[in-house]
Amino acid sequence: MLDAERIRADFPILSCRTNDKPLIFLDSAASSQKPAAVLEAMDAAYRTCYANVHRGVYALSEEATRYYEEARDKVTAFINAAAREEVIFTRNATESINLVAYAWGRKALGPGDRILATEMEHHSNIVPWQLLAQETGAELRYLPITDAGELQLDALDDLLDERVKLMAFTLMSNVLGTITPAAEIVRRAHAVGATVLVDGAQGVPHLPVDVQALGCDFLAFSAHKMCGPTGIGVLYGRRALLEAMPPFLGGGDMIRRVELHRATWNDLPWKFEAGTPPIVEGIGLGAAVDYLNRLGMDAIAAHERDTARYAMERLSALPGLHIVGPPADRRGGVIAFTFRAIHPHDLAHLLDTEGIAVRAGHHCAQPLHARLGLNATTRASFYVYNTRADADRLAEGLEHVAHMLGKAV
Ligand code: 7TS
Repeated sequence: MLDAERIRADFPILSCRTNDKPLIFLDSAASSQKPAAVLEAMDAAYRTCYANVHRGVYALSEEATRYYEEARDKVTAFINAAAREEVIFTRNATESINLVAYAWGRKALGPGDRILATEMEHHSNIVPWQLLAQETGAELRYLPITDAGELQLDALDDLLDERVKLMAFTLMSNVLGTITPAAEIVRRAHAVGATVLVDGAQGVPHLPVDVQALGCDFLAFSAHKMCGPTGIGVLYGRRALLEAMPPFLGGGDMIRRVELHRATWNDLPWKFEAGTPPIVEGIGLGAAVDYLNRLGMDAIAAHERDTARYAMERLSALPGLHIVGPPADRRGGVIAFTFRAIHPHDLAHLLDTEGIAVRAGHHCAQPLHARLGLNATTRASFYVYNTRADADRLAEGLEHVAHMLGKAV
């Protein structure tokens, strides 16, 4: 088990106060905080070995290139990709998904083809497919969820046939916390010949992920949700698919040779990395991967399960509080809920005055909220640095709000 109390000391921001109260940070599903190891690695990179990468012939540029490319090796090992050429650095999970929609989808899809997503997706794993469907004439369909917030796997029998060219789904819901049976879905989608994209934005920071065991064709995730910096994300893609895809963005670095009217492409992974890359962010992501490895992904997952179970017990004891999504043993550390008739924005604002940071709204999952019959929820999300004491503070904060608003709600 993790010692979250000790881990807290690694995160400078957690000793800050907000609204004159100690900060209780419960919004890591939106973006995680950063440990000193990541901040120091980035600071050291700017201070001691910063230059543009891949193009300099001088020692400083070679050193920066080595650190940046070492980060790719760390990510390759972290998700157990078969080769570093399969790990493309993007801006974030959203850009990774769009890269697939543009560079793979425009060639692979046409009228009569189908894209299958699920009702629990983040907008990032919906809107790129809507655009692609509009452009190619393909049809976008959705695997439904149960009232308990889990995928209706038996509906796959009807929905999955050889017309489905792409199946895109999340490893973990950013609202319900649901962990999806990803390997089984990949297997069934592959059985009808579909290509599979897994949205790992919530899964990769919180669960051990092995892309070869999972068998997916693409995996998208963001560094900023896994203790790393903003501005860098990852697209994992199977090499044969990436080789066959045309470039996404054109410019420097992604070419081998340019003439006035044509160009040839660089090797993987650089074919998909046009322009000066996020150099220091890459180094920061490498440091974040080292940090998560030191804690151990199995231990992280177990810690979050335990904290979420405890928080769910505490919260569900409050009269008028309703948690959406499955039981604690089938979810990660994300708990979205409604509380009496209090609007989630008001609730989040009142909790903030107690130093408790939670998110309120539709969490970029409007179709999911519509399916649940809700406009908005309040969401508490837990990570490596959250303790049971944070869950206690949240429960006390909610009791305080209920007491303050009294019979009005
Ligand atoms: N997919 C899922 C499942 C997500 O939760 C998010 C971000 C994304 C994709 C997009 O990630 P990005 O880094 O490209 O923005 N989720 C959230 C959230 O739940 N609250 O703020 C961002």
